[in-house]
Amino acid sequence: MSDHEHPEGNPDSHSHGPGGHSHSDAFAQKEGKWAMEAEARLSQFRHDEEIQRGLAYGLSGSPTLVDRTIPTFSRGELPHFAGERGTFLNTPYLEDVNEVEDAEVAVFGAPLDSGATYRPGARFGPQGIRRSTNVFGTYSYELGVDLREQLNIVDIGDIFTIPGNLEKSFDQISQAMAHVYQRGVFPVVLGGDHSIGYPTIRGISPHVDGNIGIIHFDRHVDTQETDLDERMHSTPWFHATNLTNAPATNLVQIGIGGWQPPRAGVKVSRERGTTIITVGDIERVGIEKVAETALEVAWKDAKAVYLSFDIDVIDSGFSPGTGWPEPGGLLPREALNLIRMVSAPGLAGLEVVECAPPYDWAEQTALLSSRVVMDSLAILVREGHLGKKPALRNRHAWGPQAT
Ligand SMILES: [Mn+2]
Repeated sequence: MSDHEHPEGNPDSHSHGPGGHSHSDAFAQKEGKWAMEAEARLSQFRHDEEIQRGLAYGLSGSPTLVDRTIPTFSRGELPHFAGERGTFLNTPYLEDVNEVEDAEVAVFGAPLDSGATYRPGARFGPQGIRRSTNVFGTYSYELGVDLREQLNIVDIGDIFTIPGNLEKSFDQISQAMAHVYQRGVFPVVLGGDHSIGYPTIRGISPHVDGNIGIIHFDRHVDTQETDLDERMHSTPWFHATNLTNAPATNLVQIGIGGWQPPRAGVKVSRERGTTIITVGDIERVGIEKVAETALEVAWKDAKAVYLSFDIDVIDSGFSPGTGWPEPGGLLPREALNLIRMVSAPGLAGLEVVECAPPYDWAEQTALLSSRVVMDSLAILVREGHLGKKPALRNRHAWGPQAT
């Protein structure tokens, strides 16, 4: 496919945000061809810097190696099983969060599972999600994006949560969120159970000049006021939609269903007028229509939209590592396609929650959690919402040996 067919340089724009774009029917057939051409337009300077750094710090490889880019000690992306890839997707670790405004995207963990009403374990979500990214590179073929080359992104570690005290943990999370967001940095939060959905929104809401919409993927409505007498992981949207600029009418809840949504929450969703889309609805109308509706609802008279993705929305056969597994959810392909479609310009931030590695097998749940983040970021780069801030050459090195 030649460029002139797609003036924005990509085969399709899923976005329906402010100044939204239209769909291209040719997308499905021609993505493979488009992506092959798109790769040629990507830069390589981050990759090349990493090679140079590897040789400088890790010593030249032994004389018998033909490939002279390989150092003696692993100091970069390769091999994926070696080294100290402790950050999300091997992004640079930023120790001093006072410097976060130098970055465009900050990934951080909210390791909290005191809000879990069935099985805990999501406190290990951030480290499990980060570890799962060891298997990934930074380039996506079909999205035509290389995050290492195109995005100024850092991992700022985890929030200091207080086990056993939800409210103090919420305060920490809101403060962390506000710190990042008010500096114009796009927050990516790795949960943590879903109770963090309230303090994350609370952290950004004072800094949004207008209403915030929420796109919520979940098998559960999470709209009751309290659960087990506290603001547990089944309650975030009751409290978030009590914030003056996060009206429930801008809350769209996708993938709801099964035998777990408590009736107390359903009553609140009904009374407050949230929009609930079931897995059956998605099957009947198709993901494109669902994405369109989600964007319409979330963006109606809103200045920003926040994305909250509970990994249990994906069928428990694919995401066993979670606190409340509920069979019958989305297929991974449906979920990732939906994520790509709702990741529109104007997105204020995103979180992926409820990944509980102690119940995960073969890192399936963590891998899907990572993909939600990576696919969303890639679309935001492709749509021009992110990737505007130039990558800092040699300031924050990708890999563990930050200069
Ligand atoms: Mn859930």
